[in-house]
Amino acid sequence: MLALTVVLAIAGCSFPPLNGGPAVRFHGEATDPIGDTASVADARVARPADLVYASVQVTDDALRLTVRFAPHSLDPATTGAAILLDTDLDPETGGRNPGLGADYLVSFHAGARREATIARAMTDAECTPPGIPCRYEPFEHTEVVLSNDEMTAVFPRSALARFDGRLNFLVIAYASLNDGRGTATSDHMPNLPAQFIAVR
Ligand SMILES: [Ca+2]
Ligand SMILES: [Ca+2]
Repeated sequence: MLALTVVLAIAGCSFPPLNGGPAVRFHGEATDPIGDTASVADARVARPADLVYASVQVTDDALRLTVRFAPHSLDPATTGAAILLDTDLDPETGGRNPGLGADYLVSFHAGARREATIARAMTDAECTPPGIPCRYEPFEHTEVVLSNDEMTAVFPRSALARFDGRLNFLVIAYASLNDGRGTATSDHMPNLPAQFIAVR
């Protein structure tokens, strides 16, 4: 049994998967400094999540989002992340950030119910100024894969409307407080003056 296991392991190393999976059509990534967290002084946040890297890969069928944290700064109990996506490359549509009109929001929720949701920008009667989206309505969820310092989620590309594979995005890491009733932002990327990370 042991010999067979060893042979299989060697065979696995000798024959990597064909093409390494589906072709990536569009890709964007960025790094972020270690040690630039905002809430280091907040006593409620024992381990402020410190972003160091994020990427978005777009294949024919899927959108893969990866967020990586400085070693040991991802607290599985409290660390969440929000990724704002401008999928039509139009800063005048979606929720407004400087230079980024976020048509969708992906949330990597913290804690026991660990999952990712995708939400679309919505306008309702309470929005001010009127006609500009002021909230995000979740419509699909998927699992979050957690490794030591990384979170990954994959959504079907078909979930996104007006999307040709290119997008702009930014990432906000936060700590979930009081059983999710509050949050404290711990890091943001990219840092100014950059306003977004381009996926092209
Ligand atoms: Ca950072
Ligand atoms: Ca937009």
